[in-house]
Amino acid sequence: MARSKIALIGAGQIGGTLALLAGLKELGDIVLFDIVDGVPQGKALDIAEAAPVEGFDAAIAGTSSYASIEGADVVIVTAGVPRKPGMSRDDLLGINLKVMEQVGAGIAKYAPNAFVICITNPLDAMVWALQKFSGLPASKVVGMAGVLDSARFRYFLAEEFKVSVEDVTAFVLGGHGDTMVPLTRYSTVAGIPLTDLVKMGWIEAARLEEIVQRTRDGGAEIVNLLKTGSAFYAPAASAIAMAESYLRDKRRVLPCAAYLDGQYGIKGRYVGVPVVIGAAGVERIIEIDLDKAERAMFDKSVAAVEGLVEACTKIAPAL
Ligand code: TXD
Repeated sequence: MARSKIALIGAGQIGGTLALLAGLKELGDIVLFDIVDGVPQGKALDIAEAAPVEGFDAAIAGTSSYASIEGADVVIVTAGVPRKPGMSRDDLLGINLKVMEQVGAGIAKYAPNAFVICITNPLDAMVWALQKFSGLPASKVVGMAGVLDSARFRYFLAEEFKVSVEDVTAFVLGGHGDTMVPLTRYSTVAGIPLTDLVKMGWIEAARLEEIVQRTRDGGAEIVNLLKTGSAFYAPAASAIAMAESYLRDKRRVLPCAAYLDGQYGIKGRYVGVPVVIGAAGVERIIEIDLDKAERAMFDKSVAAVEGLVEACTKIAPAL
């Protein structure tokens, strides 16, 4: 059987890590695309030279031509400008919107059947714009944020409880940003909800709230440490989990920025919700009941996404 083809648009910090992880997991042949000449070619060659050592077979090519992504099964988009210290995600809007226009046109022309995962910030607005610019079905265009946000939450909880990260599940809803909604009653240690763990004396409610807040600020924590860029290892690992679920038809239940068509009372916007990702793309959107407090947090998060989308339509009225 022919190998799958994975196109990575943007060969920066996340793009390079995506290429390495896709190679290590033998997800398919890889094309790294960037407008900076030499960088995608150099990274592709470097990773190809790691293949004999790590023992994976994949064709890895660097390119600055959209024609090279022709027929890609998965396209992962990181193209754009990353957040710098002091810069909000929203500041990135204008520049990255233009980038989405170019990328959307490239995908429409050369990879119209692909499953597209957008990572570029501000995420919930960029994935919305990319779906419009590319014209691909909404079930084939998703945004990566929730897997990363919940991975951070899981890591912090595993550290706190001194248990394996594997036994901690976490549930994060809403937009990617300071208003994201980590849901404690649906987050568990081996199936035991965090709300029960509070009752069982594993953790004080106030300490749990601190961890929730650290999760919300997870991106900024890394930006402040790195000073010259944003997180890339965990974001890349998160997008690869989504790509793998599609390519191997695993039907994993993952929190993603998905196009809502009435679910959660929202129409025509991308918001972070749990979805099933399989061979058909987004196969199901899971709609859970929210209590009053959760609904209020969710609405606040959705309002933040709405603000970004409105700003996009002002910059690009065609959207
Ligand atoms: O959870 C999430 N969604 C995120 C999002 C978590 C972390 C980082 N997140 C965002 O991902 C971040 O704010 C950025 O918008 C993207 C990519 O982050 P990365 O750290 O990989 O940024 P880099 O290293 O700057 O890489 C971006 C590359 C760089 O090589 C540019 O030359 C290229 O994008 N670029 C382009 N490629 C193709 N086409 C165009 N027009 C273009 N413009 C820039």
